[in-house]
Amino acid sequence: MKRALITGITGQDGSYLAEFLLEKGYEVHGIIRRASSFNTSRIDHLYTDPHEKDARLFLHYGDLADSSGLRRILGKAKPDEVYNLGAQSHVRVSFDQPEYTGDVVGTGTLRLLDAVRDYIDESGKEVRVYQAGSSEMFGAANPPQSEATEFYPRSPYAVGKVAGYWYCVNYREAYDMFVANGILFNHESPRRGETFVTRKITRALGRIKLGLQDKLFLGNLDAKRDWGFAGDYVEAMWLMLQQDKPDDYVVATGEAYSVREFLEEAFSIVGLDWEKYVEFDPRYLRPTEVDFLLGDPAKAEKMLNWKPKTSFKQLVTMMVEHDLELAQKEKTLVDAGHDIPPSMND
Ligand code: NAP
Ligand code: G4F
Repeated sequence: MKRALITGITGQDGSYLAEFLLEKGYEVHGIIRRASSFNTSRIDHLYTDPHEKDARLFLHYGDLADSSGLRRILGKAKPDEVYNLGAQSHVRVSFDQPEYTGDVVGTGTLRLLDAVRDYIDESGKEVRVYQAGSSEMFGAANPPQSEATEFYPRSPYAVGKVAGYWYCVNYREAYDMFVANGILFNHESPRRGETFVTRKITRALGRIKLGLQDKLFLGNLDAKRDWGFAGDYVEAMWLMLQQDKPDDYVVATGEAYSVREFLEEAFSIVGLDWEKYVEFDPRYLRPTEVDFLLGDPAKAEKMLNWKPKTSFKQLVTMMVEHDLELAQKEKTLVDAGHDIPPSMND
């Protein structure tokens, strides 16, 4: 049985990847952060009591800011594959917390690589590492962006990811480690954090449709993104670690839409005119914006035999339907006299 260790297992991608690897028969270890309230809602459905004989998902407290903890976890999990998905992943928040974001996203990657390097030396095992790189690294570079495009990061988050990318290349070349950088373009799902624009829109839309909310405040509607489905993208991560040689790959759909087009598509599904509900709030603008991300996934298609399965329309529909159902549950609570949390603002 292969063993995998996932940092960021409680996040959107971590939950889909854990599901995917468990289905493939892996024993999966995940690093979670201690929090004052539960933060495992995305993986609760996968968890069984570790005392059970057939348990294959194990969680460990740790943090990418804490190298001694990472080293201890590697010793316990004894992984064949390590997926580094942990990050302060919100671009606008990285302008509020630049130092922390750089530490976790950039130096955190270095801490993990160095811990894996020593673990390989001590154990004699081959350990393969996947690094969650981002299309944000391309930033202001002209679209379409491919593996050959030069990075031009536009936020502390993106600079941290560029550092992480180069630490990975360096460890691959210096120590002959199997490290693959995935350069993933935006990918979304019903499990997407509620402060990213797609989910912010579909969450608000559900509530608007059911009369629980009347306005949605957004920033720049002209930005274009290459949006895919997270469930499709975790397969590409895994495929990168199944190759004979480590390499770096762009993972994208090859189609881009603006935030305005996402709004139009989502609101049209429920027969509403988005312009009646959406208002501009400059709070959501970034000091430096990334205007246009459009990936060229030709290398991943050719070398990994990977293709996205979910179209833009299917993705938007999946998210809208999920969030309508969620809003319906909230409405039941409101009708019974309970309060629901206010809509997310970020
Ligand atoms: P996400 O939903 O924000 O999840 C981030 C995960 O990282 C969460 O499990 C979070 O834990 C964990 N984390 C945060 N700070 C940490 C720290 N200091 N130490 C250890 N873990 C920490 O992000 P995602 O969308 O799943 O993305 C996964 C990875 O891919 C991230 O590295 C992201 O930057 C990168 N990426 C994402 C996209 C995208 O479009 N989704 C595109 C390109 C690259 P808590 O649950 O406790 O907060
Ligand atoms: O949904 P977003 O916050 O995602 P962004 O900045 O593209 O970053 C995401 O994708 C990256 C991959 O390219 C990941 F690396 C990163 O971790 C994250 O998952 O914003 C998308 C666009 C931006 O141009 C933003 O300015 O939507 C625009 N936007 C307009 N109004 C808004 C809002 N974004 C947010 N979050 N909230 C708004 O109200």
